[in-house]
Amino acid sequence: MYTHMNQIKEEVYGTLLTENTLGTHHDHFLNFHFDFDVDGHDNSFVESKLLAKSASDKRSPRKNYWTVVPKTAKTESDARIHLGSGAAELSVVNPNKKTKIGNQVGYRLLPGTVANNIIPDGDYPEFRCGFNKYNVWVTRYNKSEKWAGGVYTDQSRGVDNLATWSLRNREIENKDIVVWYTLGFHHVPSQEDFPIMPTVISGFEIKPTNFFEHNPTLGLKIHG
Ligand SMILES: [Cu+2]
Repeated sequence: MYTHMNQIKEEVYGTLLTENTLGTHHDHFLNFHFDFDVDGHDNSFVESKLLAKSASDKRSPRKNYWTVVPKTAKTESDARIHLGSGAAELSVVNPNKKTKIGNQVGYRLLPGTVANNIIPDGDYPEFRCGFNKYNVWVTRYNKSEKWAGGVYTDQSRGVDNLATWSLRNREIENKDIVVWYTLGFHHVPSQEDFPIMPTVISGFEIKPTNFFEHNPTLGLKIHG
């Protein structure tokens, strides 16, 4: 029975929110499955890193700039991504379709809140929710691979989920691919979360990238 923080001397795994009520520390992980078909079935996943370079043109007053270094994932292991370690653009392109001026048509994933899994392997939630080992995964389309936690998640021993499918390391360049995005946040409860927690908002965007020839909202007819 705790009525004040000064009575808590041991690890209690949460925050005292009111008398005799602890809000336990926990995570929220939500996985989204995107079966992309950008202008056709065969697509590639491109991770473009934004890297600083020294300016070689001595006439420029600038010493440095940043450039875009795209890398197309060849197999599933190339597309296991931890967000938050450096700037990158994540896109799905159709390498067989180009705009009039020659850019590959694509869509970008603009992630929302990033939380990386803190718990090491070995606990049940970890192998049942193996999809939270990375923020983004890409797999080869397979009809039976629909839910990131597998079909029977509650009783699972982690043998049928996204983390194990990805170990097959199938080829994903210019193939029918699926992108999986794990959005998450760690939750250290505070007194404002009690007795009813206010809304927490997060989200992401899937945004056309060189998919249209120009701004598609131009010339839209507005019906009043
Ligand atoms: Cu929570």
